[in-house]
Amino acid sequence: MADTPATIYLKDYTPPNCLVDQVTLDISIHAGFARVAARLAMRRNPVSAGGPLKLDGEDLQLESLSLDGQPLTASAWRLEGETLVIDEVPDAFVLETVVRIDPDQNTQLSGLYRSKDGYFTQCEAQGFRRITYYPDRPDVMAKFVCTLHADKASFPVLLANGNPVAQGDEDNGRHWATWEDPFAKPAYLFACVAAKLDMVEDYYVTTSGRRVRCAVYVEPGKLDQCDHAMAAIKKSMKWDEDVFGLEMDLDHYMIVAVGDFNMGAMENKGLNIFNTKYVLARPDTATDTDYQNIDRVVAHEYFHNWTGNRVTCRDWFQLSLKEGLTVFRDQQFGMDMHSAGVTRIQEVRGLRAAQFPEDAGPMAHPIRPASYAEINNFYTATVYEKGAEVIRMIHTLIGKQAFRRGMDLYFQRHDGQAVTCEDFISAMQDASGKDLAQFQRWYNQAGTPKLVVRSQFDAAARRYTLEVTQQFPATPYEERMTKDGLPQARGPYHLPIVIGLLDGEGRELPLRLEGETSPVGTQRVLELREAQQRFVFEDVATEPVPSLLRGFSAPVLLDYPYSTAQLTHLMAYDTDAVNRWEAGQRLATGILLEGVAAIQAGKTTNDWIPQDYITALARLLGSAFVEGGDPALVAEALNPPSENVLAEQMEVVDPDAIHGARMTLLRTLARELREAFLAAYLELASDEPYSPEGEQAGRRALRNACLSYLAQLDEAGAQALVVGHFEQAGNMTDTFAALASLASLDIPARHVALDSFYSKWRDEALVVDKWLQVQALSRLPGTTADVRALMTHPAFDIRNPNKVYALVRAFCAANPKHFHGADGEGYRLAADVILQLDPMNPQVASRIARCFDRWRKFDPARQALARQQLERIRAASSLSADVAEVVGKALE
Ligand code: 0A1
Ligand code: ZN
Repeated sequence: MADTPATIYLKDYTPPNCLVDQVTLDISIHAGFARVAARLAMRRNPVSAGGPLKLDGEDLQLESLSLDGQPLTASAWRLEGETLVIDEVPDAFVLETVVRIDPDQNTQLSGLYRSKDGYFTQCEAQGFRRITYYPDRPDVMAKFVCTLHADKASFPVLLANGNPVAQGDEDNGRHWATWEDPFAKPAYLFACVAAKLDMVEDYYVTTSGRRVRCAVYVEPGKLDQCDHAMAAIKKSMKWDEDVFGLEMDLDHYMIVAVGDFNMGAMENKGLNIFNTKYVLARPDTATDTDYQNIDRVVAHEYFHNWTGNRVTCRDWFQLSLKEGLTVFRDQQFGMDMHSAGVTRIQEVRGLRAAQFPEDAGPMAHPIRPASYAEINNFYTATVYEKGAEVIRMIHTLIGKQAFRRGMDLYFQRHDGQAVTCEDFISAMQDASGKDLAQFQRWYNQAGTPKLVVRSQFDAAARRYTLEVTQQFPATPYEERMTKDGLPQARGPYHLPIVIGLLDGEGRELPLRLEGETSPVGTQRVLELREAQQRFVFEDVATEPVPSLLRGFSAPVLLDYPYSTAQLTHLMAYDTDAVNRWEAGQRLATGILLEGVAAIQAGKTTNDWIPQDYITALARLLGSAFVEGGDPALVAEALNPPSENVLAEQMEVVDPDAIHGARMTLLRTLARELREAFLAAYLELASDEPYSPEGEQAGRRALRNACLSYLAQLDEAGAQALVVGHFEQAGNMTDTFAALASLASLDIPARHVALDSFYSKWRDEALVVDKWLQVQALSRLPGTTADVRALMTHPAFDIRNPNKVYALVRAFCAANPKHFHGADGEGYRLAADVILQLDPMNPQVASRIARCFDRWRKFDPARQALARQQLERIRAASSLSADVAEVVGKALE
């Protein structure tokens, strides 16, 4: 059995004993190896306790080592594990090392590694130590100069952070280039590239007149897929100036796209490295969603230049300091660029699909965990998405203007520093005057709080009372901390409940709280601080329908006993788009859970679907076509909660009954509203030239939603419509929508479409990913075996993270019917992949292992099957810390 990986604790933080002022790197890339010479100008940290100099290293072969120009004798240094230790160092000194590394064999994609067109780096969180010996921690910030050498014909482009300062040719067809970054930075923001790439460039002039060269580098031949990313860079630069007064601080801002990348993208100073998925787009290769994701990821990485790079994290426990804040900023950007309502709805959907289950499972952790075994396991939905919700709550509690003042103060105080989440909160508190001490619980407590809200209406007193109770039970995280002797005190959260009250006609009531002399608007931010708190509204003539948690103002579970009539009322009249959508989701959830119970009781009828619901959806569909209608919002509202989200509502998950109920609902709606769906489908056809932007994309989303309903009809006519949609599609959004529907239909046209799609796109890697994904998500029997077969198809490559995510993760994370198949084949497939992948790429293996998180929520037979696979993984020899932590916690 693998060793349990060592746990690292936040409480053990101590400042570094040595600092680095200047790093001079010389990286020479050769066939089969690279040599890295590093010169570190260092000094003792005056505020630290002293002790030996320790430099992190991983998979390095040390060739030489000297201090102040003198080679170090064997007794002067040693390796402790892979850490280089030097007992005696002067107050200020220069340390020089030469190491040899093997980027061609670096399948982890951390450090310097080979991908198709050349060499790329990924240093967050701890990849720099795989390039050279270094105090690889974010609170050591240094200025970097980097010289690269490589074969000129094979790797004509040589890039690193900052500005190009010199370049030239050398013997044997090689060349070199030197880059200098004027800003001190932690090593995790270092990047360099030596590759054959095409480049497109443009300029952006900042408000203060700096002319920034923006460049996008891509695989040769792909320049026709860069326009959208370039436009996104310029939109992001403008937005950050307009909204936060933050300007680009370098003369060069470069994005390099690489096909082998573990994550989405990386914010290295001035030289962002992106997964191709978030750069490349052409109307015939990328969907509307892909285009929007590119906007968001480009914005995210660009925004990191201030929130992450100029002000960075003291240690990796503070990861949400940069990630939560930067996700919040990219969300605000998304709301300004696209439909605010739809953007927010998609975020809430994402939170429920990924973060809530995480918070309810074995890997639950606060947005700032107090311990971890492997930091790469903490790039999570909690740190990112819940982290963004926490920032959003501050924004809601103190208001937009105070938030802006808080950001200004944060930069004024901490520019150039490595800081903690408390430093951010203090800036917000000082700028707003709001006491945020209790609010900090959001940083230390895990689990999704539940708000139980009950209302009382006193007609005689014309008084409406909301009584709110908070529940925040401990999670496995708190239990683990207690076992470790670090019990975490728990208490009620401070959070904003944004509300409105609707009268019987759907009008918003003016809101006067008890103690106020006159009403203050029709929407209020109620501040919850107590475990139990009551809010009293005066002058309320008739019992209103409460619209609670508007805009999803806090990441909580809401328990309010809404009646069906109240939900239909909110669906029709709420002024808040999120809550109109939410009302529909609640209604659908209630109905689907009845359906699940009916199926479990052996019923095959669909009489659990109320006619009122069908009528409400018909009305909703119609609302897209009236003046001011919003097709994109309607498309969201037509999509009931996913099977995984429904599963979270059940005590013991029954994936077959959930699937059965959801399919029955979709088919019933398709049958009952056939004419309306068809009419909408025809009405929404367009011959405008493709644009991924707003309105047009919204109409396409609704049209494709109608198509996917019609595809549920077991009728030749409807199937012909889907095939026709596939054949006539003029863009990837439509092609993909049709293909996704066809992939779940057991008709000959399915194979024809899949085959023609593959032969057309076999050389376009990102499109092949879509081909794998639609098959992984198929509802048809035999899907598990198909996925296994696809793993041996030439289109699949287990070394490429995008392929693994498209086929295996899609299957495990988003096809619950088959992943949780009663024969256990889904679990076995996942375990096989994890075991095969772990020695090559532990980060990706660990992400697949997370698909087992909720195994204890299933019936005993499935639990036994899942446990068997988890134990099989745990028993593997030399398991990575990444997978060992995930599997260990799952089995705890
Ligand atoms: N900081 C990046 C995410 C990222 C994290 C780790 C990586 O490699 C292990 C790569 C990227 C972001 O938030 O975009
Ligand atoms: Zn980020």
